[in-house]
Amino acid sequence: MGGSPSCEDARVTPADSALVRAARGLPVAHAPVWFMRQAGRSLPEYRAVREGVAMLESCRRPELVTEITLQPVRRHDVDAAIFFSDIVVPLQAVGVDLDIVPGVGPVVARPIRSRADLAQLRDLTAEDVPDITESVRAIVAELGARPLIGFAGAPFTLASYLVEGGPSKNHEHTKALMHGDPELWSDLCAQLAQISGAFLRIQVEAGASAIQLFDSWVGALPRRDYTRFVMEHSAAVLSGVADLDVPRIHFGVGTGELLDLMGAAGADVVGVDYRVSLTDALARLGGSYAVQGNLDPALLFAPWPVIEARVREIVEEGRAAPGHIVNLGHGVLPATDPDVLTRVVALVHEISAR
Ligand code: 1CP
Repeated sequence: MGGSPSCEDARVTPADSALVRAARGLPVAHAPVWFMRQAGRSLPEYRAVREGVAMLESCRRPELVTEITLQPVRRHDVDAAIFFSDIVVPLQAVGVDLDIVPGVGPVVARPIRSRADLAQLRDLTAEDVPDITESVRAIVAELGARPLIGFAGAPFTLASYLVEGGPSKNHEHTKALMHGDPELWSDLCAQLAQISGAFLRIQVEAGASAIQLFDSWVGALPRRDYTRFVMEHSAAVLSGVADLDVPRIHFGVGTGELLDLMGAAGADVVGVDYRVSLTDALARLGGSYAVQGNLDPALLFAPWPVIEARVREIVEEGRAAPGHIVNLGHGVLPATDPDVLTRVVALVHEISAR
């Protein structure tokens, strides 16, 4: 075999990338790093291209989705792109009347609280979202060896928006339905699992190299409710894409008490928010999974020496894991200075190099 640089380059594919290798627990040249919500309001170039275009509309225009997905890759040199979309895009695609209201989030016209309301949902197919396939293909062609992460919302988190009718602090209607009508709850989550699973499959079949299942709000549940009402549905989503042979990342906020269950649901990588140290998370996970995380997004507003010290700790703690993907403990806050994110990427690459 020749050792010319061009031969080396030709062998590099997303499947050999640091992100995919770390997710599989394989050795890496440096720790991979990306940021949840890396595409978005922290970037002036994002605000410029979104000017006058509604959020959900921007998610359905392939040239805009491609541009926005690539912006943080160009700027920060992150090790992965995440598909620019939203967890409610597939719900709208099957006909749910909803909108993403600026400053609020997803708002559903007719919340789902009775069996009759379930008629708003049906199975998702690739024909419902040809633009998603087109967008993913265009992004992957631009990314070269860098992986694209596809994503979907997990059944609980999607159900929370549908049952509450919008963002919720306490998830009271969701919990009332879950406990008050377990059969309807189960049917709702089974339908959402089909939709999420199909949305992930469409992205992977178009070229995404990893997936992340966002169960952002499931940390609101105690373990017994997670095992009784939620886990089987998230497991159905994750096992439904197992044949695609891409690593599966499973993330939620405030899920310190659920980490082992979220791994057992069928993840390769468990996302850890900033409330639990990686060291504690690894102990709770029993060494069975790679981990992703977990810098507090609010710490990015602190002086650089504080950020640097914390990043060094996180990279150090991650060395004990089977694999470590560096990320924030939740999404980039809109007022974050993007130059700080660029600096964090360079620091992670430097200190984790082997
Ligand atoms: O106009 C705007 O810029 C609106 C802000 C915005 C953005 C940039 C929303 C509304 N969604 C998005 C994009 C988005 N949503 C991405 C893009 C890719 C990236 O990370 O760079 C992703 C992965 C999501 C997924 C998403 N949407 C989640 C899971 C991730 C998380 O943050 O926990 C959730 C919970 C949503 C719902 C949602 N959509 C938008 C908002 C503001 C919210 C949260 C509302 C709430 O607080 O409940």
